[in-house]
Amino acid sequence: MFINDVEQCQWIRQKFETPGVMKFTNEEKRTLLARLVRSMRFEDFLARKWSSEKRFGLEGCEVMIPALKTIIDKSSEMGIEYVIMGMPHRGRLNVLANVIRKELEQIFCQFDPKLEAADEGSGDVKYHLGMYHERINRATNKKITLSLMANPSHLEAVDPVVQGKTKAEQFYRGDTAGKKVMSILLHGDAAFAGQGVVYETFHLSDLPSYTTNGTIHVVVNNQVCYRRRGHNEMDEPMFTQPLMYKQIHKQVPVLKKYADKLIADGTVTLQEFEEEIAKYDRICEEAYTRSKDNKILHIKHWLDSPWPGFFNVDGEPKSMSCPPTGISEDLLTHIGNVASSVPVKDFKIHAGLSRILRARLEMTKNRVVDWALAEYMAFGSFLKEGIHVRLSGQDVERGTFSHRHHVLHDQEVDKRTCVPMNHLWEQQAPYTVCNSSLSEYGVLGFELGFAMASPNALVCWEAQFGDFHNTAQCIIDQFISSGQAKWVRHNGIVLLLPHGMEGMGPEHSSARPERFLQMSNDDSDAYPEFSEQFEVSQLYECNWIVVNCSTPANYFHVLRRQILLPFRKPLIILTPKSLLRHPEAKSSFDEMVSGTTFRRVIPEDGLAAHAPHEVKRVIFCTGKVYYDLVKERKNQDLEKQVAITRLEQISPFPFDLLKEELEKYPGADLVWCQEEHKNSGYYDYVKPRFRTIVNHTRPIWYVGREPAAAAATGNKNTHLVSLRRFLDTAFNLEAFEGKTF
Ligand SMILES: Cc1ncc(C[n+]2csc(CCOP(=O)(O)OP(=O)(O)O)c2C)c(N)n1
Repeated sequence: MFINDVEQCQWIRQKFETPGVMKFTNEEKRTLLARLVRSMRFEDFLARKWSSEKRFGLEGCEVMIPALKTIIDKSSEMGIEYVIMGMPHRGRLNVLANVIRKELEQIFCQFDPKLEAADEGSGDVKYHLGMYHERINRATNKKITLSLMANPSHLEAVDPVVQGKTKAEQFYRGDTAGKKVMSILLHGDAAFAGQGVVYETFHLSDLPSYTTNGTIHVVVNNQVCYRRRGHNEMDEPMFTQPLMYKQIHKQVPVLKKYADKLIADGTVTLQEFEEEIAKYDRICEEAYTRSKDNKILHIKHWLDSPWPGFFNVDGEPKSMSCPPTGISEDLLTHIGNVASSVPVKDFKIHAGLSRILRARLEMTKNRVVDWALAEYMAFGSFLKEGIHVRLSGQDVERGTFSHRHHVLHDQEVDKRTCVPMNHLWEQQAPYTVCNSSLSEYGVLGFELGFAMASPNALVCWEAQFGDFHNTAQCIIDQFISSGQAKWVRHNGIVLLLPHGMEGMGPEHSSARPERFLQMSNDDSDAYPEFSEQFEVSQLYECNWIVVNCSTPANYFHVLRRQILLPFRKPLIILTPKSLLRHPEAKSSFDEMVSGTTFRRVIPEDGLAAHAPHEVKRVIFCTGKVYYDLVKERKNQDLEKQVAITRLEQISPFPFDLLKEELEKYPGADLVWCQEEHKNSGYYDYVKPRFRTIVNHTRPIWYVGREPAAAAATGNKNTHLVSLRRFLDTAFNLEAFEGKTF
C-alpha cells in the first residue's frame, strides 16, 4: 500500500532499512533457533504420524512462528494484555501449538478418526477451530491472553470479525488508544491481493466507532518463501509446476541453513542443536501417547470467546425460561420524554426535527408508540440495566427512512452533536450508534465479532435495504447461520433488514426472507412435543430466529427477549418501511408494560374470532400485508367470514400456537397470503409445516404474487395490479372450490 505520511515512511526506513538494524544478540539468536526447531519439527512430526492426512503445513515458511512469537513478546513488553488473531489454514495447527500453546495432545487427538463428538452441532475440521488461552509470556513474565478466532474456509472472511471482537474488547476495557488489546491478521499473498473483504476491513480502520488503533498484518508471501508440498499434503505440485518444484525440492530447509550458520559462528554447538531437536521430539512423542487416551472431542475446549459466568459450569444455559419482556409504565414514559427532547443547552435542532420530537412527546402523552419510539424504548430499557447497545450500518444514526434521529445535529455549530439516548440516566450503559462505511461484508463481519466479546450487549446491524445483505452472504452462511453448530459459539447479533413490496423496483424491496428460512434448522415434517417450556426450548434448539413483526410493541418485545433469554441466538428481523409511518401501525403502552411479552402469533381477535364455527376462511400472513388484508376485508364486508392471523415469529415455527388457531376454525379454508412472489417470501417454509400440523388432512392454499425471477417489479402499475389481483383471490371464498391438493 502506498504510504503518504512522511512520519510513517521515516519509521519504516529507521526500523527496517538502517544497516545492521536486524542484528541479534547471541541469546536472541538461540531463541530464534529454538523457535524454528519447534516450527519445523512440529510439521515433521505430523507428517511422520499422519502421512496421508491434510494438515495444511507451514513448510516453506517456518519462520512465521518465530516472527509471530517476536511480535507477541514485543507487544507484551509494551503493555499489551490481549492479542486476537485471525489466519487461514496454512500453518494454523503450528500456530495453535507453538504460538497459542494449545496442549499438543488436544491437537493430535483430532487426527483420530474414532474420536467421538461430545458437543452439540456438527463440529468443524481441525484446521478451522478457534482457541482462547491465558498464559504467562516467558519473555516478559507478564500475563497475556491469546485468542485465535475460528474461521471458515473462505479466505479473509474472518478479518472483519477479528477487528470487531478486538474493538469490543478495547471498548469494554476503556482501552481507547488500543494500548492493551490488539489484533494480528495473517494472510496468504494471493488471498490478500484478491479478496475484497481485505479492503473493506482496511476501510474501517480510521472510523471512530470501528478503529482498532492499528493491526499487525503478516502476509505469508509465496513470492518470498514457498510452499514445499503444494497447496496441501495430498497435492502433487509437480503436475502443474514441474520446474518450479524441482527448484523448491532443492532448497535446504531454513532450520538447517540457520543452524549451520550459528554453529559455524560459534553461537551454538552441534550438540546443543541436536539436543534442542531431541527435546522437542520427545515432547511431541509424550503428547502423542497421552492423546491416545482422548476418546471424546469437546469442541468447547476450542472456544475462542468464552463468556465467563453466563452459562453454568457445564456450559449449559442457567435456565430454560424467559421472563416477560414488558417494562414499567414509568420507564416507558421517561424514555419517551427523553426521546422527545434535546437534553443539552443552547442546541438548535432543525425545524423538521422539532416537529418529529413534538410528535414523539404527543405519542408519549397518549401512551402510544410508533416503530421508532418502540425501538427507543427497547434500547433505552437495556441501558438502564447496564446492557450496552450498539447499532451500526449505513446511515443508521438518522435512519435510512429518516425516522430514527438518534443523533441530533446543531444547526449552528458545525459537527456539534447530541445523542439523547446517552442522557437517560446518570448511571447507564453507553449507547453506540454509528454510521458505517459503505460496506456490508466488512461491517456485518465486524459487528458479528463485536457481539462475540460479551453476551451482555445488544449488537445490531441494519442494512440500508434488506436486499443488500447478499453482499455479506459469506458472513451470514459461514458464521451466523452455522457458527454455533461448527464452533459451539453463541452469538446474539441482530440483523435489521428493511423489507416490503412497495412498488420500488427489483431492489429496495425484498430482504429475501426465503433464504434465511431455507437455512433454518427446524424440521418441517416432525411434529414436536409440546411442553411448558416449548417456546424457549425451541429457541434453544434453533440456529437463528427469523421474525417479521406487524406492530411496534412486538418489535420492542422481540428486541427485549433477545437479551432476557438465557442463551444467545442470532435474530433476523424483517423491518418495515412504509409501516414506519402507517397510522394503524402504532401500539399502546398497554401492550408494552410489565407482564406483557413477545407474541409469536397474533390471532384474529375481531368478529370472526367470536363465532369461529361460522368462519369460511382463515388467512395466515406475516408483516405488512396484514394491513392490506384488513382494509380489503372491511371493504368487502367479510369480517365475520374471514379470520386473519399473523405469524410474527416465522422461524422457529410456532407449531403450538398455530395448532390452536387451526383447531379453532374447523370449517374454514386455510390460506397462506404473502405479498412476495411465490418462489420467495415464506410460502415454501410455512407450507410443509402447516401440513404437518393438520397431518396432511387439509390443504393450505397459496395467495400471493406469481413466481418471478426478479424480487419485484419496477413498474408501479404492475405492482398495483398484482396487489389487486391477489387481494381479490384472498377474499374470493369460492376461489379454491373443487380444487385438489
Ligand atoms: C474465498 C475463497 N476462495 C477460494 C478458496 C480456495 N483456496 C484455498 S487456498 C487457496 C490459495 C490461497 O493462496 P494464498 O493466499 O497465496 O495462500 P497460500 O495457501 O498459498 O499460502 C485457494 C484459492 C478459499 N478457501 N476461499
